[in-house]
Amino acid sequence: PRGRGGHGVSTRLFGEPVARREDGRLVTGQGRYLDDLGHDALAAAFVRSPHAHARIRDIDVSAALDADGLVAIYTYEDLPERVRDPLPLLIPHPALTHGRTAYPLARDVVRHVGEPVVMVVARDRYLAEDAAALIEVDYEQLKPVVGVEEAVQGAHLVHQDVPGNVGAHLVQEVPSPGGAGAEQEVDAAPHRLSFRLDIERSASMPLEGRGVYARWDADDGSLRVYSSTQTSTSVRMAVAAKLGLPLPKVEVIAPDVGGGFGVKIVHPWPEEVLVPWAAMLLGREVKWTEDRREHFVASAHERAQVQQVRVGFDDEGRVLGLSVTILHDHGAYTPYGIIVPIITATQLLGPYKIGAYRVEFSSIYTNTVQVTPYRGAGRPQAVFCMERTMDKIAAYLGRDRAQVRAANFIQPDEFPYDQGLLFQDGRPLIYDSGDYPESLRLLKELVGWDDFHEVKAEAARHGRRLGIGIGCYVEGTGVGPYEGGHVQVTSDGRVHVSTGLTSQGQGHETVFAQIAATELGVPLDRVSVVTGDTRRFGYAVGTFASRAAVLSGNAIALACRKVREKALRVAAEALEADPRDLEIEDGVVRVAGNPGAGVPLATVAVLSNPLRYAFDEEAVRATQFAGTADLSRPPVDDGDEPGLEGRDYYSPVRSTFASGMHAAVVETDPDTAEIRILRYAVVHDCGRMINPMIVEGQIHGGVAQGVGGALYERMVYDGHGQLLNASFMDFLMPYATEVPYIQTAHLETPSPLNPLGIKGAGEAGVIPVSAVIASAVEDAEGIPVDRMPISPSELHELRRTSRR
Ligand code: MCN
Repeated sequence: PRGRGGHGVSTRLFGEPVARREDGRLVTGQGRYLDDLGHDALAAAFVRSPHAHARIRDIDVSAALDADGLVAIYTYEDLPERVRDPLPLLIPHPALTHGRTAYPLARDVVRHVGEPVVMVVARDRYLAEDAAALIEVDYEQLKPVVGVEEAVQGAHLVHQDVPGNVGAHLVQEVPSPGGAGAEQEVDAAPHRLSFRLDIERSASMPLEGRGVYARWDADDGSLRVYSSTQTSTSVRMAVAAKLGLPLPKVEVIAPDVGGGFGVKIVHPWPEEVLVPWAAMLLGREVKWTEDRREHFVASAHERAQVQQVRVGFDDEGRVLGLSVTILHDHGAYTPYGIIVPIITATQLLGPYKIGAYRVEFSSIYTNTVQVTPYRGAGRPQAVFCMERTMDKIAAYLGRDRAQVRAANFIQPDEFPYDQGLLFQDGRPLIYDSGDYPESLRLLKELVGWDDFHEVKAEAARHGRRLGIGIGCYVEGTGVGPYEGGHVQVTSDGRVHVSTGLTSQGQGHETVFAQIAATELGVPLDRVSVVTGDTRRFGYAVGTFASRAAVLSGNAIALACRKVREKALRVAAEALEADPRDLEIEDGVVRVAGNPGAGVPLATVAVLSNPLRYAFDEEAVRATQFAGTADLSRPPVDDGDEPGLEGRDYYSPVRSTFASGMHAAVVETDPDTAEIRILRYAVVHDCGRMINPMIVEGQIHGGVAQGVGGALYERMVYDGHGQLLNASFMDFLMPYATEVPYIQTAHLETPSPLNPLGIKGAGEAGVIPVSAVIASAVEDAEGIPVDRMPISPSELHELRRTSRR
């Protein structure tokens, strides 16, 4: 049973598998996505670089000037100051000595295929594309740099002023308790291994691409921007700053957003600045909707890392020293600083305590699409590294792979556990809670780990190759700095919740309503939730890093508690009772244990704002309390506010660490080398769950994405920096047919760091999948699998080369 009660939660909606309220609307085509808006708007299209690296000699727009429906053409030279400045570098870091971001339109050099060079605005998108096709850009081609290994040789430079193409270099070292460094511990260990592990480039592929639509109101001097974004408040700040508008004159609204997975957090995207700017300049509505090819070549990618490992261990498989060197392929720009490799470096140790650790990474520029966080953000690489290491240790010692992991686990009584590492913000990385041995026990039971050798042997007797794999991870979730929530009870008894972060399919409308209904004792259908609309809530950070449940969830609960406190106070006056004796149930405040005497929250809302008295239906009901509640008094007492509403913020001291373990059974075809996943099992711990069904949905989605990353999805660049598979014809994603049934078990170790005891869940599913599949294929084949993704032809090649 899940731990209910405690943490001040009063009814049972928190923790219940309530069906997602948004789905009816979304699956019946009633969603309002970016491209459903602004039908009469002018359309923007972009001329993008066809070269990976080139100098722009000249741009000739003359042929396009007569194009049908053309409204405007803009190059870098046409942009005013601020708009033309390089886009911001969002997360600087001292190790990022050479951070570089792009200009919104290329100034003189293009550094990847797809970089925007010219913006065209026309009556509709067809005409805009036609006009764009008439623009001639004269390029002097430069030598492109593709792949980190070529890049580090430094023969050709992505940015002329970045020697060796190295944007950042960072070393973190955690010595052993005896004070020895990792290399020293490896050298002194009874056993040693060293190997290289590669993960290829992939990217998030939301069904809806990016998009922005802007309306300028010249009379009011205000701008309304709709963006398919994960961070409407930051788009607002960026647009206001770039266009020189006061913040209150810019509103940004995220309508329904068809997925993000990280790519919609880079703020602002060039298009998010240029489209509003054009709308303001032209005094017309302007819209741009990303097409799929643009998404491939002009948004962001991730994963791409080469990792070199040295590990020393004892006879039990306990890691005494671990030294990891990472080459991180950053693509052409670093809008997000070095957040991805830092996450890899600092969360690589997973659920393990090891003797000494040294990690070193270099972040390398290449003439490819920039790298920014994609669901999991550096952790799939980290887990691939650590879990492959565990498997290699087990293979070397001839020990059970689960047993080797268990020998290294941090134990439940060792929390809070400080890994001795410093995160991006320079603060120590401390795990708050978890129960890794119990997780492993549950997983082994779920997947039949201990009996698998029999299953495998039986299959082998029929000529079938089966293998089982395992992967464990931890994930720092719920990063700050803050989120807020506003809760208002109106005199119809409805509860209106708003929070500034956005939603892209995570089910926030449901879970935040569950929290409010629970905290305020009202039925779920009385609660409505608005997210991502700066008109409703202006201060927010955004939805990424699995932070909405922890941050906004707690903020909304705290705001509800303010409302509840006031409701009890006002009702107590009306009922001539002590607030401490009151409870709220089914939307009625009453004396506990006395079902008769009660005052509906709707009435309390009227009593909280007597000025509304004369206009409201609830007023009639409120009159019965006129003798006790003084309706003639000034509505606002000192320190109080009118109305039944509250706002609060939640700001965590540090991230809370979710964790989990996955296992998979795969079958590899002896002839065709096809890899099929027969079983997939997940044990997952995200602290207290608001809605276990939504958490499971998140895990399933994550695992599906992970299966894509393990077996199908990769960005294939040729030596000229051309992306060869920039369409869904060639970039394979798993369908329902490739994603196995996923067995899930939940463990709930509450986070001691926040009032609701929550940890994040939105990324976890994807994190260990490549490691797990590699582990399983290796088990089936008896050949090391050190590079992911793996296709049948690559497995075939592995078989061939390992026979030699
Ligand atoms: N949840 C819960 N109990 C918990 C933790 C989470 O019920 N203890 C619920 C939350 O309330 C929320 C969902 O699970 O409904 C995910 O919560 P959380 O972990 O807070 O993640 P966020 O809501 O911040 O979403 C971001 C996360 C990330 S980082 C990526 S990437 C991702 C993901 O969510 N992108 C998604 N899941 C996605 N799902 C969809 N459909 N589309 C995306 O683009």
